[in-house]
Amino acid sequence: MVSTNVNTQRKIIHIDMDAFYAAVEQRDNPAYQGKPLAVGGSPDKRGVLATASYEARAFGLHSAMSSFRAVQRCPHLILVPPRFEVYRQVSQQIRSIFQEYTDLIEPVSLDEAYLDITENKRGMTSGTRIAEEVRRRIQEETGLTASAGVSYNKFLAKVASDINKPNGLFVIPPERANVFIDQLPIGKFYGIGQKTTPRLQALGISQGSDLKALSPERMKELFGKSAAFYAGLAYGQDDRPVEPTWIRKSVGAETTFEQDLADRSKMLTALQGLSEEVLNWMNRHRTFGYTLTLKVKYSNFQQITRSKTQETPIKTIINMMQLLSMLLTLTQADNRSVRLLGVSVSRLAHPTGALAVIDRLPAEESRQLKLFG
Ligand code: DCP
Ligand code: MG
Repeated sequence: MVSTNVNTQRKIIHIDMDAFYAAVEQRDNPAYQGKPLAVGGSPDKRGVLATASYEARAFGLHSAMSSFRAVQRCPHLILVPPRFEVYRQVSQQIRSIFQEYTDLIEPVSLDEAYLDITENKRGMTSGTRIAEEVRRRIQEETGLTASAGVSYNKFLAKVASDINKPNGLFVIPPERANVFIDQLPIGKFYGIGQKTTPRLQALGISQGSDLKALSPERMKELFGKSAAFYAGLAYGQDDRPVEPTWIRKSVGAETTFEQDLADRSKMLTALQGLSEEVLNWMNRHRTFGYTLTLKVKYSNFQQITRSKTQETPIKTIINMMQLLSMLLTLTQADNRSVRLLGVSVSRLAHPTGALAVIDRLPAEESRQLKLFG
């Protein structure tokens, strides 16, 4: 692979609020400060944690853990339900701070964004200075702390923002990128998650230098279509632009039942409720889609999806229910009980020409690695 031609000219900041939902709850209720706290659903309703305060993380608590397990591990846990309205409001506040520096802002979730400050509204040349200013202003104006990473691309800026978390800053200048990436654990690379990490480690690929050592053929075998992207990352190259807004590609709703459902008619009733939510969203955003996907998680947590694309747009509840009834038949839901059902519509069109820009993004799309597909 070639290590030249890496564009190191851009200045990118990645900002990520610390223990976001939990920090907001602690800010707004002094009695919660300094205590293990989590935001999430109730343990007796199969809830999960959205996040945990750093005090709670000391007990091993983390996002997506079941509330039941969390309370077992940390009996004094303060568990509060989310207040999305407040989180959205804070998200707006930090967004307005970003906007004073640049319009090239890519929100990744309510508490996280990339800023391209190569050219910025303040005419400042130091990315580090801007990141420090933004962090200070977030703290002054919201009473919350954020961590920031500064580098010349998104990959490195994001990795950097995690290094001195919470309330920290880390900078990776171009001249230090190589050594940094060589030692970077493979699980920190973009798109390589909990499942892929141990598989790569088992193949002897545990950090950046191991990735660099792979031949182009081997890269292709392991990463398929993403081979060039990962080869680039190994050399500190990531040309993904900071994209100012998201365009939603699908809209969905899902629900986990308090008790598993074994009855088809009950499943259909639940699917109707979910379909109505999805339709409402599409109506509000004056859009529609062509592909309907049913997601089923069985009681043993095995999950499958079944999709149907039609030539005419999906716009009515009757249409959705016809498709869902057919898709449900393609699952084993008639014989097995079901813990979660989900409905989503994709291939969205925008009849008004107005793009459906949203204020919340689903989890980062995971890249399909050929080896593990
Ligand atoms: N969130 C969620 N479910 C998840 C992960 C996160 O609902 N599985 C929510 C709650 C978090 C917020 O999104 O507060 C931001 O997610 P982060 O991954 O940035 O986590 P935190 O901000 O809570 O912690 P930190 O960034 O300090 O690690
Ligand atoms: Mg965060």
